[in-house]
Amino acid sequence: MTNSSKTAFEKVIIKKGDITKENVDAIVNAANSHLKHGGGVALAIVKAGGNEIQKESDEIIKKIGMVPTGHAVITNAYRLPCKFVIHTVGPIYGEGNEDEKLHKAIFNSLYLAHLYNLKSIAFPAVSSGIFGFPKDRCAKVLIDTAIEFLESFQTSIEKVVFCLFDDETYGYFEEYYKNLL
Ligand code: AR6
Repeated sequence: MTNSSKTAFEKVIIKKGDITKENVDAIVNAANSHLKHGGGVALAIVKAGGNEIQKESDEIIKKIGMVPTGHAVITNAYRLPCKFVIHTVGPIYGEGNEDEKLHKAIFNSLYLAHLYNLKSIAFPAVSSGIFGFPKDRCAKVLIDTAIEFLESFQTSIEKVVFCLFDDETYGYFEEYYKNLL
């Protein structure tokens, strides 16, 4: 089967692992509005990829002030196996309209990858760690958004990987994805 003949569902991959090791065109970072990569997957990305990622992020903040919730920006990936890091800001659980904001963060990350003509992208479970978004709802929003995007755009993106770090989160993603069949 050629990649373009794959359905949106078939272009989505659920796996367990460390996203810094993913060999895709771009990995997504679960960032904050100041792009201060001090904890969680953000810190892991800077540790593995190099402090140049933090420096390039600081340059972006100097230019634009902050990255609002639901938006995304892109940097190089330096020593990571991927080519780019897309930094998106998910909602902090409790601030209101979290599902819509998380949908927007994922959609804008995919759109940025599309603008860069990228073929593959990997996401962590954005907002479901330090930002406290429930993991089961995170699985639904992320998978639904990816499928909606792949179905509604003629896009360069051929593969969307959800790379989950722990068994519990992986379990929610796997369960939601299987139930779509
Ligand atoms: N690979 C894949 N997933 C990972 C990895 C990894 N190497 N490390 C952690 N995770 P979090 P948030 C998972 O807290 O909730 C940071 O300080 C983790 O288990 O990284 O959006 C930022 O700078 C969880 O499932 O992101 C922000 O201030 C998921 O990644 C804030 O945390 C997201 O957890 C963002 O909080």
